[in-house]
Formats: sequence, C-alpha cells, structure tokens
Amino acid sequence: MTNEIDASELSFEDFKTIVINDYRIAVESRQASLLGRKEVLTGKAKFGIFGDGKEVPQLAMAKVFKNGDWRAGYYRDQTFAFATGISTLKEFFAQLYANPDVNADPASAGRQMNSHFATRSLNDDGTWKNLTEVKNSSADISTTGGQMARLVGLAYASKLFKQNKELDYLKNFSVNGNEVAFGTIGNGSTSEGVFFEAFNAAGVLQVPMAISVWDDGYGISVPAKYQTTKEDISEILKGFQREEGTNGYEIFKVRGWDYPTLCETYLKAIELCRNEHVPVLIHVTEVTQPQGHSTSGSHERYKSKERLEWEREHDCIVKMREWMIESAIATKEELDELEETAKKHVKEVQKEAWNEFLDTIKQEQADVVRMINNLANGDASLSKIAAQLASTHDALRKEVVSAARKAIRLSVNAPSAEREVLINWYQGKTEFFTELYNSKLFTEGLESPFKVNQVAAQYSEDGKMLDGREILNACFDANFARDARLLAFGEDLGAIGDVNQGFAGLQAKYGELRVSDAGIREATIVGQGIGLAMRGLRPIAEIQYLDYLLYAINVLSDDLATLSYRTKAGQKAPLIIRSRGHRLEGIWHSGSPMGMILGSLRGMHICVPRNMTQAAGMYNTLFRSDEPALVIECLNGYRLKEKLPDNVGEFTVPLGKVETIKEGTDITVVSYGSTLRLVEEAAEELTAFGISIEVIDVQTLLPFDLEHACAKSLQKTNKLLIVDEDVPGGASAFILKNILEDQKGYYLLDGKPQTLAAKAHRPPYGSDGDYFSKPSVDDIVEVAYAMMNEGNPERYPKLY
Ligand SMILES: Cc1ncc(C[n+]2csc(CCOP(=O)(O)OP(=O)(O)O)c2C)c(N)n1
Ligand SMILES: [Mg+2]
Repeated sequence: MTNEIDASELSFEDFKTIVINDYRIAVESRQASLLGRKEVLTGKAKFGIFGDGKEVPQLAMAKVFKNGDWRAGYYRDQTFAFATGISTLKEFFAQLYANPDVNADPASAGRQMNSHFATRSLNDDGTWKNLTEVKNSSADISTTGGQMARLVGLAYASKLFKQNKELDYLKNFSVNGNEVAFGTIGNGSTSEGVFFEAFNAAGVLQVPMAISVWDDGYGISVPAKYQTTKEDISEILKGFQREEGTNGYEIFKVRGWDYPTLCETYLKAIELCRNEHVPVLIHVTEVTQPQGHSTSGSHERYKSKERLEWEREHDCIVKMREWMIESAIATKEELDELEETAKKHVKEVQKEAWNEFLDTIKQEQADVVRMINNLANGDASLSKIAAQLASTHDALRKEVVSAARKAIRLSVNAPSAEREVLINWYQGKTEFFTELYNSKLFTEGLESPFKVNQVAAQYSEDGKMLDGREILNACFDANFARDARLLAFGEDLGAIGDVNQGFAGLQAKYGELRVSDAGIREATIVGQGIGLAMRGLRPIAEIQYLDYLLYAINVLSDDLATLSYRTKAGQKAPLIIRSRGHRLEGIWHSGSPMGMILGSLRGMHICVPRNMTQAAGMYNTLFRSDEPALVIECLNGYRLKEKLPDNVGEFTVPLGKVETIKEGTDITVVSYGSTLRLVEEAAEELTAFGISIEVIDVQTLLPFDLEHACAKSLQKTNKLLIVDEDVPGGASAFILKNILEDQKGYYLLDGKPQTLAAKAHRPPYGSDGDYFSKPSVDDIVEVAYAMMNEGNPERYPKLY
C-alpha cells in the first residue's frame, strides 16, 4: 500500500522509502499487465484489459484516498487498487481466470472480466459492514462512462451526512460527510452523454466528487480529434470553473508521468474537495498505453511510429525512474534489482492464483474420469470420453461437466449402478454449480422483502375516502416520520410535491435535504439513488413518467439490476424507483413498456399496483427491506377515490402474491395496472351474458405469482385471457410463459390461451386515439365472449 507524503514531517530517508515503495507498486502492477496479457494470449484466460501506462497518477490518487472514501471507476485502475489495498495481485489474477470462489475474487466471484474492482460492503447475511473503516470501491461495470451516474450519488451522500443532523446516528456510513467520491474515466468515455449529465449535476449539487480523466489520447483506436471538441476535455469544461460568488468546479490539469506534481496536485485538489465539498476535475494528460487497448488487438494498427516512440519515452514508469535517479532517491542498480524482484514476485503470485483456480476442478475432473471409466465397462465411446477428459490438461469445469452429461446420455439404454453413481454426482453438484454461477441476483439477506412481516390493511367504518394521491401522501408521510434514512428526489418532486401531488407538503415538513427537486436528468437521478443507497441511505428516485425511464434504462439495467449478481451479494443498493405510467395521453405519456422492463431489469422487483392503496402497501414492504424495485403507479388513478387504511404507513402488500379481485368460473382474466379497472368493468357486462369471469391482479410482475394462483384458477375455469397495454407479445407473453410453462397451466386449458394487448404503435393523443390503440372495455368483453363462443357456439352465437 502507498503512504501519504507530508513534506513538513518527513525526513529525506522516510521520503525515499515512500517513493521507492510507490515505484515498486507501479512496477509490480506493470508486470501484472504484461503477464496478464500473456495469460490471455496463451489461452489461460479469455480476455484481458490492463492499467499499463496509468500507474503513476494512480499512486498519487491513492495517497489521498482515505478510509470511508469511495471510488467509482473503470478497468484501468489496477495500480490504484493495489496501492490502496482495494485489490491484491493474487485477486487480480484470480479474476482474470474467472475463479468463481468469492474468497479468491472478492470483487465478483469470477463473474466479471478482469480489472473490474469492488470491495465487499456486506456481511454474508446481507447486513452492512462498517464502511467508514475501509476504503470502498463501488463495483465497476464495463460500459464506458457507466460509473458516472452512480458517482453523483456516492458524492451526494457525503453532503447529506454533513448537513442532515438526523443522520448522525448512522455511524457505519460516514464521519460527518468527510468522504470524497473519486471517479475515474478514460478520455474517450467523456464523450458519453452520462459524463456531461453527471458533471453538470455535481456542479449544481456541490458535492465532494473528484473526477480523474486518464487521457491517453485514444478511445480504443479512435483519437482525440474524433472524441472531444478542441481535443481537450478540461479546456472545454472551463465554463464550469467556479468564480468569485458562483458555484462550480475547481479544474486541474497535470501530466501523467510527473510523479511529484501529480502528488502535489492530488493533495491540493482533494483537500478542497473534502473540506469544502467543491467538486474537482483532475485532467491527467500525456498518459500512455504500452500494450494497446486490450488483448483483442494490437495498437500498431492505429498508432503512428512517432506516436509509439513518444509513448515509449513518456511511459510514466520510465519517467518516474529517471526522476528518482536524478533526485538521488535511488541508484540505477537499486532500481534494477527492485524490478527483477518485482518480476519474480508477480510471476509467483500468478502461478499460485492459477493453481488455486484449478484445484477444485482437478478433483472434479479426476472423479468424473473415474466414474465414466467404471461405467464404460468395455463401451468404446464411453471409454473415449473418459480418456479425452483424462488427457485434457488444465480442464475447465465446463469440460468436466459436459463429459459427465454426455456419458449419462450415451448410457441411457444401459442402466447400471455405475450410471447411477455418475447421475448422483452430477445432480448432487447442481446446487453447488448454481451457487457458483447463478446465485444472488438479489441480496437475499436478513432484510429481504420476503422476510418483512405481513400486515393487513385496517379500515374503520367511518374511514375517509380520499383521492389516490392523498393515500400515497399519507403513506410517504408516515414512513418519512418513521425512518430518517428515507429521502425522495426527482423532477418537480420538491417544491410542488411531484406533478401528481403525492409528495405535496412533505418538503415543507421534512426539509429540502429529504424531499428535493432535481434537474431534468433521468440517468443521474437514478445514479444519485444508486450511490446514496450504496452508502446506507434509503432513496426514492422519481422518474416523472414511465416513458422517460428510457433515458435511465442503461443505468438501471447495467448498474442497479446487476449489482448484487456482479458482486455475488458483496454490495447492495436498496433503491426504490418511483414512476407512473400506462394510459394517459399521447405517444410519450401513455407508455407501458413492460416487456422492455422485464427484459432489462432482472435483479429488480417490478411492482405494478392497480391503485394507490396497493402501491402504498408495496412501498411499505419495500421501505422495510433492502432490495431494489421499480414501482409503477397508474397515471390515471391519482384522482380516483380510495378508502384510507387506518394503518396506511404500516400495512404491507407482499411481493409475488396475486390478488383475486373477483371470483368466477368461466374464464380466468389476468391483468395488472390500469387495464385492471377495465377488466372489472368488462366482467360486469359479461355477467349479463351469463359469463362468469375470475379476475386476477398479478400486482408484481417480478417476482411473478410465487404461489401459482393463476394455474389454480385455471383448474376451475380452464380458460385463460391475459390483458395488458404493452405491445403484443410484450409483458403478456411473459405472463403466458409463466402460467403455461412454469405453472403447468397448459394442461388445464380447454381452448387456446388468449392475450389482449395494445397495438404495436404508441397511442395517438386524445381519447379516440386511446380507444383505437389500447384495450378497451369493448375489446375485453368481445374477446372474452369469443372465447366462450369457441367452446359453445349455440349458447354464445357469434357477435359479428
Ligand atoms: C457504452 C459502451 N460503448 C462502447 C464500449 C466499448 N469500449 C470499451 S473501452 C472503449 C474505449 C474507451 O476509451 P477511453 O474512455 O479513452 O478509455 P481507455 O481505454 O483509453 O483508458 C470502448 C469504445 C463500451 N464498453 N461501452
Ligand atoms: Mg483513452
């Protein structure tokens, strides 16, 4: 690990020791890059991306990174990770080999490509560790610039901890908001929209966010002239420079090979950022990339001879070495020896990591070879499988398991005790393999939403009938009073209490730190929520209309939804996204893109309440648990009257449990959200025809009907109609798959299952546009009627 340099207290000898130690870290890191690339090129790892050329600035950054601080960075940061202790050389190689043992690769348990860093914020039971005592790295994602949205929230948390005294009791998350959130990003990735959005947001919020740009002049093969106006990111961001009487940034520019100036710059920049909560940009220029972008190609293809020569001369390690010799910090011979030792050391660590990766697989390989040989009993094809596996040097688990499965298939017509042994082995291992490769899409810890006490809504006889929005308002009020960690923000959410008044009056009551307006910036509204949630707070990030979720879907899908999986429950972000959707008016205010959501947000709970009381019950569950969720309220439901439960802040609606709104015997109609009211209306009309509809509200699409109530209903009706207002084959196809396949509803049907969705286009503006585009009561009645006609045309003659 690196050490701080405090010139006022250091002797020259101490100073030398620190610098030499830094140099050793840099050299070891470079060796890891060189060796890592070889490991890929010789086939031991699948892909490699390394931090060579960026070592020296990262040492400087590591010096000012303190316990409690946070990083949101990208795949070039290995030197920083080694210098802070966020990662070790051994862990680095374990991740390169995709070792699925979380002890070997604590960042991702082999789930992420190499150089994707993360520290473990959680205990095994999903509860928080003390994050003020450690150096924290939020889990990297591979998408360029994807770290920026989250960075805003990590920094904003410090501001809240500093300014909101009610949070003082949260000792494990902050010490008076003194923590800095460090972001790193490549020069090319600053071209991404989310970079500019995050940059502006932090300037507005004035939060302790320190962005370092590692500027090597390229984004893979594309040079700066195609990336950045004026080819200079700090130059074009000059308008953000704070001035007398304005907010803004402090902007620094420093060359990536100049160790002493880098150390000074970081010291100055971070002191300001930490103490005064001024965001800073440190533009680190003249950085190189000695091995090119990644193992996927060579940079000779796109860099000129002159550029390659310049890079060799300006290699930051070469430059640091020159400076150390010139400054009498070390002699050439001493550094030669240090480099030799470092090389050996890294090689040894790499070997250990490789052997550890293979250890458990080797055992499995030997077991499977033995079992297949026992089973073969003269069968040539089975013996061949065993021999092939036995001779596979450094077999992967895939090869071992595939051999076992093939042998089981080939011997299907020759049952034997030996075959049973092999089958038992394979089936016995399934749980272990699932745990290794498929587990922890959610935290599933002590605070899982499935462990929240279920509390029924209570109503007094004289209970008030209120507008839906007032029910929500009462729910939020009760929860904000109960839990100081809760806060909400979004466009128009603060002063006016959101466009539909769910938060009306709550800013006045709880203050601007807890109920606040945000700029029009959906990606970083979500990112703000993710960062806050990773630091122990309980944010509700509002997306004004569901249609605008598309502006944030990348952040939700790449970052929030994958967080638990990609860290194997090492980190969590219990963020609630609140939005409103389904039918209202026009192409961008009637969206119900549920299929898109279901496809992209596995790892979040998706709640689709039919009214505001159900929504309140879901919020009550979610606020008391720690997994991320999206709640979609019905846009057209805020002014409908609902009865206020006496325990509006307490009663819970469980996730994954449907509600049967109306019992019936002829057709099971499954729906959710705004179409549900129409289904109820249609059911009334169908009664006149003697058709009895059972109406099921699924309530949450993820998870979906855990008790298989839909199939149970089909036992009675044998007919299934699914109604929603997504595109044809959107969420309705998802529901169909769940009921027919997972719940085995297929066997219970006496006619073809039916879906009724909206048209493929978005609805035109106006009531007529809605009528001709989204399912109407007429449509539902007629489709249900047609289903009855199909089975009994005499009793239900064709309508048309
Ligand atoms: C959203 C997204 N677009 C494209 C890519 C492919 N990609 C990976 S790295 C990279 C270049 C990034 O360049 P830069 O930000 O300068 O970082 P450097 O690798 O040079 O350090 C690209 C285009 C990606 N990972 N994510
Ligand atoms: Mg670059």
